Amino acid sequence: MIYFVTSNLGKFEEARYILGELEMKNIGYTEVQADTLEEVVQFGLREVQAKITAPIMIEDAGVFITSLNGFPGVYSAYVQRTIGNDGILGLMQNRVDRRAFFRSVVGYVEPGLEPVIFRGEVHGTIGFKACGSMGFGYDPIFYVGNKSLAEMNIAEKNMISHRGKSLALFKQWLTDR
Ligand code: ITT
Repeated sequence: MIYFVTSNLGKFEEARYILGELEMKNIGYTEVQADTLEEVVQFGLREVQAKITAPIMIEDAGVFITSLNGFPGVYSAYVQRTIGNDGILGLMQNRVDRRAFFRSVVGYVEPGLEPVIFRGEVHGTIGFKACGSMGFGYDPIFYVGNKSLAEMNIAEKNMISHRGKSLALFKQWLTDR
């Protein structure tokens, strides 16, 4: 059994869809202020590893908006909590370049093993309005083609998403070793 340390049920459901046996552990870890998601994950893994002696994964994600020079990026959780999707739509109001991408970094460790990391990205655009009621976080304003991620069910989102890709690589690694 792998423990997924996360506070985010949406993430957990997406991960369970791909990995199968997975248990959610909402015990928290320090999300350090760093320039990259990889650093956040490496730091977080060390912290949870000290608390649980078992196979553990964590995942950190962020949305990077081209015309905002990559903002909110590593600050995505804080920005979602504070200004939210309406705030992002406001910041994007007069911007012609709508390009954005999501990045997911999965970290895994088990007793006696060096941590391993897997990445995934999905490129899309920030829409002009929120649409859809599935998913979570930035999903209603992040579009791939003419559909927002919040208009996709878990199976559809996993097929194209940042997390779907990083988790597929993780799953492959688990199978191959
Ligand atoms: P953890 O406990 O796993 O850290 P979190 O919700 O804080 O859960 P992150 O720090 O990885 O997760 O996510 C940063 C922000 O980006 C947060 O507000 C998420 O809701 C949002 N986010 C992450 N993945 C997303 C996705 O697939 N679709 C939409 N928003 C996403």
